[in-house]
Amino acid sequence: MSTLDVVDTTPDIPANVAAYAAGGGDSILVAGRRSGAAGGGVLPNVDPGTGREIGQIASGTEADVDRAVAAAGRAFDGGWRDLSPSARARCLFALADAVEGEADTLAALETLDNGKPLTESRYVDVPLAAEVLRYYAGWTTKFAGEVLPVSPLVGSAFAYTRHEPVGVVGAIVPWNFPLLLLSWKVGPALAAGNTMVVKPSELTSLTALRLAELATEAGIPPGVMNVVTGLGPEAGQALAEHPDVAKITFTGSTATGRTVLQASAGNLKRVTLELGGKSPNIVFADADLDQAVEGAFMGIFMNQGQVCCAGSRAYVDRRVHDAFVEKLATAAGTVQLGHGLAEGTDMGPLVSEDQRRRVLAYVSQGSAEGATLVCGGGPVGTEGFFVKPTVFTDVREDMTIAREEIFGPVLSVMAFDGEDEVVTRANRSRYGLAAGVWTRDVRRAHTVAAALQAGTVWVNTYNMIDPTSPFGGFKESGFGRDLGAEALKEYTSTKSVWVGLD
Ligand code: TXE
Repeated sequence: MSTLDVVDTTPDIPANVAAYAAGGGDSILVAGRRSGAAGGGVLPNVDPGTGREIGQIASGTEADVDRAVAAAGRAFDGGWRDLSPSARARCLFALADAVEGEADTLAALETLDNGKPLTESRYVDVPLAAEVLRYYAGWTTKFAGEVLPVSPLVGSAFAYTRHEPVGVVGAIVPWNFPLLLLSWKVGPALAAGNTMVVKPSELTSLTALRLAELATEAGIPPGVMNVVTGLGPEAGQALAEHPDVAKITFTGSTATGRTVLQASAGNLKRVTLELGGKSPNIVFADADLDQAVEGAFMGIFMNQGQVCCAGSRAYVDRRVHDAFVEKLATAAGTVQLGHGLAEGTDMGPLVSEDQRRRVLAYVSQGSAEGATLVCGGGPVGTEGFFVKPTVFTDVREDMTIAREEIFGPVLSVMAFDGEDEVVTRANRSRYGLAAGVWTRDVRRAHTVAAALQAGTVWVNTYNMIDPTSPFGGFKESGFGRDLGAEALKEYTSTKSVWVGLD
């Protein structure tokens, strides 16, 4: 069924979800209390599936950030830091249960805010967020220091390390996976005994706010997780600059990551940055082609391509290039675009009119620079921010669409002839977040995985994420890691303790 031009933008929005969105004007949550911004400012909250305003959020500024950081500081000193690991674990397990218990509502809120199909928010974002919280709940009682085999030159001693929380953590998160990416920060930060101030994206603040409310309901003391909604250059910047914030964990664009890093320099905050990508997805001639097409399709079109690790550069062995493109374009032609809450929607709108404008400008530039548009390439309908799934061939690496992160459903396909050649070309990017390899040859799978400059390499699969598997970038895709045991280290300082035994 080719239904690209039929966009259903009139779904039923559950009444409790619509009411929560409508009540977002007091979206600042400090020490368990909701309020509007100190300056009284509000920002419109728009449903990307219709382009219509569904409510407002508070536009927090420095004064709100000050209040939130002070509350987080009090909660840190006032008990959360010193709570026993098993008590912190119980809180985080309860929060994970609460997220699952409210999964339908959280998923609908996410879809209304971000636009993604309900099937994605209900069966990926929300359950995975709960799993991440549960995983870190388990770590609270297992994240141990070490006894060190020291050999002092004089005397004898007993030495050991402790992993201590850093203090108040500022978490700045984007709009593409608002709840899920926040769980990547909340899990390890709280498990390690820190408190938080969260600055969600101004486009998608609702699930962060709800998560913080659920945290209180789950027994996490007020002030441990605070939320300041608002604009990046105002609320976000104030958080990154704040002298009483010990660490910033940021996910977003490389350009904003640079600004956040500079803003954090004042008190030399610890910073972790998970930034943009232009991930290569390499299809060798010996791959199972149908599986590779399916993986490449999901790799670029999931969440409308608004995924930091999207496989946006497909390198395909010349011998299977045409067959690959034909199968992919056929699949793209059957995608049902529609409101994320509408029945039967495969792909939703982009998050905002600005984002659609940016993506369509890249599409025009691709054509202007000589790439061949195989399918898609335009907006759809008169309501909402829809873009057709788009595939370009005859792409050269010097073209803008092959170099820059588009963050939309736009795939650049390039042919290659040899293994060394494709690895060199795949690595010729300022980014290094992720990569895909499709082959049946075991030797090739492992040598290419080792040679690719990327924080994650998927072989014969794509977009697999698990709480145990560290996620982050090489090169300008950032530094530090979310997820896994590694993330816990990012939220703690190691202390060496020496005890003289003479
Ligand atoms: O991202 P930003 P935007 C890329 C993607 C997209 C482009 C722009 O290419 O087209 O970025 O999107 C906050 N100090 N990605 O503008 O600016 C902001 O409020 C402190 C890739 O939405 O990076 C939001 O909460 N904070 C990416 C968060 O930073 C600031 C995901 C991310 O917004 C700030 C999102 C400042 N000066 C966009 N300015 C990925 N790779 O995951 C903004 N913010």
